[in-house]
Parts: sequence; structure tokens; C-alpha cells
Amino acid sequence: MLAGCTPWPAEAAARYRAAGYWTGENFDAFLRDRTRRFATRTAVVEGERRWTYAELDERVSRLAAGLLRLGIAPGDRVVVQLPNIPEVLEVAFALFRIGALPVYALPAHRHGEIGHLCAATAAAALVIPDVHAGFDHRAMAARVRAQGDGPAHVLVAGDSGGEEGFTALADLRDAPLTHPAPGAAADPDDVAFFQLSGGTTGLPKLIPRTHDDYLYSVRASAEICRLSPETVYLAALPMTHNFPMSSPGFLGVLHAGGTVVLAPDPSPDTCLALIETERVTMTAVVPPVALLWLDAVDGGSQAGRDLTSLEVLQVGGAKFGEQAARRVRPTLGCALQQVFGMAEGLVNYTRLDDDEETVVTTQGRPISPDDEIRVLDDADRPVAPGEPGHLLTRGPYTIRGYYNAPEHNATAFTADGFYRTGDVVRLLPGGHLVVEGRAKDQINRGGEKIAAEEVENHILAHPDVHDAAVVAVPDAFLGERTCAYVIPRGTPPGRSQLLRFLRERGLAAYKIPDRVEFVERFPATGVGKTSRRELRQAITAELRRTAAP
Ligand code: J2J
Repeated sequence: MLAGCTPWPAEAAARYRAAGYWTGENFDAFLRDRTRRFATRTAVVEGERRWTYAELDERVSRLAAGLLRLGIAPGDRVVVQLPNIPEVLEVAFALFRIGALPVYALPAHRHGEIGHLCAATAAAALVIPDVHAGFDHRAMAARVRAQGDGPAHVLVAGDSGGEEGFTALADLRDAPLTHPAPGAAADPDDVAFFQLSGGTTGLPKLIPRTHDDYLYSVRASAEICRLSPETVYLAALPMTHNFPMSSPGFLGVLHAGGTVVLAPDPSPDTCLALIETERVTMTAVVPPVALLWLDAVDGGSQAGRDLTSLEVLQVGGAKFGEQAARRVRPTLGCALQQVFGMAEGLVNYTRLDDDEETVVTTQGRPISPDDEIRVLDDADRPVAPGEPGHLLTRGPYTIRGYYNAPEHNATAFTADGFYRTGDVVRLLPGGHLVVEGRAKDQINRGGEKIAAEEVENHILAHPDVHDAAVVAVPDAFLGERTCAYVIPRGTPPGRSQLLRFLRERGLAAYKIPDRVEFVERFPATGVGKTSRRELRQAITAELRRTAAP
């Protein structure tokens, strides 16, 4: 196992193998096998571009050869920040082919987050688009380099700009790598890539996922979602996020021999048009996007669309309100599937044969019979059946530790390896979970996760700030927005000046507080403690009280 990662105990690993969950397939073998079986079928579609499985595999081999030539070696980490373009598949599988490890960033990340990821993984390379959604990722990469976070190579999907150390992917595609490639030997029970945690701490944590554990979740998800070669999946959310990657996501679709259609953005105008023209059968969105789609079809701009191909709409990443959930079938004419998952592992789905009440009122049940679920009170004792409590979990695809984070792991995991999800749930008799809330210091802004402490630390770096607490405020559309309570040091900085300061520090736009309130002091915490965690709780309680009718 890669240094800095926590393996499953040998006994558990043996059990997961014996049960047939961990099959010993690695990501490179996965692509080669599906290419053999589905060679001439369409793997991925983006605008005018359509690649068959054979074309994807050929590109992967060429890029893999080019990466080796450039000096990317087996075991190297490579930060991948790409929007929804077919190169996501090409780059990820090329890295797998040479045994290098993708570190998946989001397109919204900026030099602060990307710099951290590059530094924390000692990345050999960073992969970016040139300009995306009006933002110049090359300039950002140059800045990451200038701040001393590496990496040696910047690979650009598009125009490299010709800067020293910047290479266009197009210039890397060599003669195909001769088989077998070094990556073919990648140990299936070792780490394949890193996902990013939604986080509760000052710096985002890295989630190491193995070939064995992740591919089990992909195969099992594909089965639960009944994927087949006829599946046409629309990737509407950013593809490097865990949900559209693996639940069942584009990997589930490749597993089944289906087609992945890439949407440049999740707007109803873009996506509902693609569903009609590409005859999409399934897609996955976060709750605010589902609301926009429902409204666009319900007498809105997309009312005339032919959506008859759509069989399943998955909604997850944040709690989907029951009222909206009830609108999905009548409005879109498809089944709803609620998905409650996390990049750390555990994923729950409502099943396609669950009754409608279960589908609209629960967040599903775990993928695996060997997902162990505990619902505990504040003192780690089991709550009475059906009562809300903290969700802890352990199983064949849930990590046992974050990367290089022994101190954090000591509290995020129990001694016997259960992950403390920070979610508050009720467990129903049939095994379905209802998400009731959250105990972690995280804001869920319509599915985008914000660690309060991370944003507070950036605010505290401002010279005119004495203290800061970032909390969630309820929002009808996004579920939650962020509010930063700030105690100034003397004259408060202007709001817009403070927000500019945060952007300048390289924070993703979704982490920039929606509201800033300057206050003289924070509410007392009852026990007189001054931890920011208690302050956040006190302010949240105060907000609830004042918001009450
Ligand atoms: C309430 N809260 C939810 C839901 C996630 C599939 C789907 C989602 C994610 C994801 C994922 C929720 N209702 N339906 O990785 O594979 C909140 C919980 C959870 C956290 C995880 C997947 N679905 N959540 O959202 O790592 O608080 O993964 O612990 O981004 O999102 O966030 P993330």
C-alpha cells in the first residue's frame, strides 16, 4: 500500500475477496477488457466528437506513451483539473496505463486549492484546460508554480501557450504504447487515484481509493442501476466529482458498455436539449439543478422537449426535498433515484423497484450487504431503532484513513475502522436511511461542500480581521448558503474588499461567503468555551431562533 495510506486489515481484505467484491482487476485491465467487448460501440460523445471504445483505448495508449516519454513515471501523482471533455477519460486511463495516480480536482478550484493539491501529493504534473468558462487555467498554473507548489509539468488540453514546462496534450500523443504496459501490473489492492474530501478541516483532505475497492462500487452500482450497453448517460455534473464518476457515473457506463454524453454545464437549456437529441436514458444531478429542470419543463423554457428516452433521474449530493421529489415522475416522466454518497466510500441508492413513497422520502440503502452501518448518539452508543443519530460506516469500499493525515484520522475513524461521516440519519426497518442533518462543520451549498474552518482561515489572514466564524444559513434554492461572521480589528474592511481578498487567495467561487456580517462579539456559547466549533453552533442556533416565524 502507498505510504501515507491506511490499508484494510488483512482479515477484512480476505473476506472482501472471498465474497467476490475485490476481483483483482485494475483500471487498465478494466479498459482493455471493455474495449475488447465493446470495441465498435460509442464510449463518449461531446458535441461533434464521438469516440468508440477502440478509439478511446488507442488514444489512451498513445497518450500513455507520450507521458512516459515526458518523464511521468509509475507511481507519480498527477493533478487532473478538467471540465467535461473526453480528455478526462483519455488522461485518467493513460495515467492508469502507466501506473501513475490521478488526483481529481474540480474545474472551480483556483490557485489556492490547486497549489495545495500539487504540494500535498508532490505532483509530477498538473493537467488543465487552456481557458474554460472565461477563466485562464494556464495563468493559474503559472501562479501555482510561482508560489512554489510545483509541478514540473503542466499539460494542457488545448493551446499550451508555449510557456516553459507547458505541454499540449496534442503534442504528447506518440506511437501507441506496446503491450503490456507497466500500468498493467498496477497492484489492484493498491491506491489507484485520489478524490478530494468535502472536508471539515483547514485544508482539503485527500481520499486514496484502490482499484479493488472502487471498481467494486462501480460494478455493484451499475448492477443496482441496471446499466446495459443500451444505456446513454448524461454527465451533467463535473466528471471528476465522485458522484458522476462512480455512482454509477461514467465508469459504471463504461463497465456496462454504454455511452457517456458530456454536458458542458448542468443548465436545463443545455441538458434537456442533449437528453432529447442524444436519447439519454439516465443522468445525475444535485437538488438545485433538479429544481431548475423541473421548473423549465413545468411551463418554462423547455416545456416542449421530448424527454421520453429518459428512464432515471438520479438526485444526490445534498438532501432532496420531498415536495420536489414528488414532482419528478409527473413532470419529467422518468423514475427518481435518490443517491446519498460520499467520496470516502459508502453510497446509498433508492432501488428502481422501491415503492414511490420510499423513493421520495428516503435517501436509499447501501450498495453492499457488507456495508456496516451504525447510528450512534453523542457518546457513541447506539440510538433506539429509527431515532436520529450519527452515521458511522465501514465496508468493502469505504476508506480506513485519509492520505497523510494520522492526527485527523484518529478522530475521523474509530479504533475499529468505522468512518464518522458527520451525517445525522435515521435508519428505517427496511435498511433505508433518511438524512436528517449534519454534525460536521461543513456547509452543503447545493451539493458543493465547504469546510467552515478552511474559509475561516483565509478570512483570518486579513490584517483587519480579529476573528471569523463561517456558518450555513438556510436557502430555499441551494438548501444552504454561507454567512461569515467577522469581528474586525478596529475599522472593518469593506465587504467587497474582504471578498476580493478571498478570491485573490485562490479560493473556488463557491467557497466565497454569500453574506458577511461584521459583529462586535460572537454569541456566548453557554459553557463559556471559545472554540470556533462552539461558536458556529451558537450562531447557527441564533439564526434558527431569529428565522423562526
Ligand atoms: C443528503 N446529504 C447528502 C443526500 C450526499 C454519490 C452521491 C453524492 C456524493 C457526494 C457522492 C446526500 N442527501 N442524498 O460522492 O458517490 C452529503 C453528506 C455526505 C456528503 C458527501 C456519490 N448525498 N450528501 O455528495 O464527498 O453530508 O459526495 O457525507 O461530495 O454529502 O459529499 P461528497
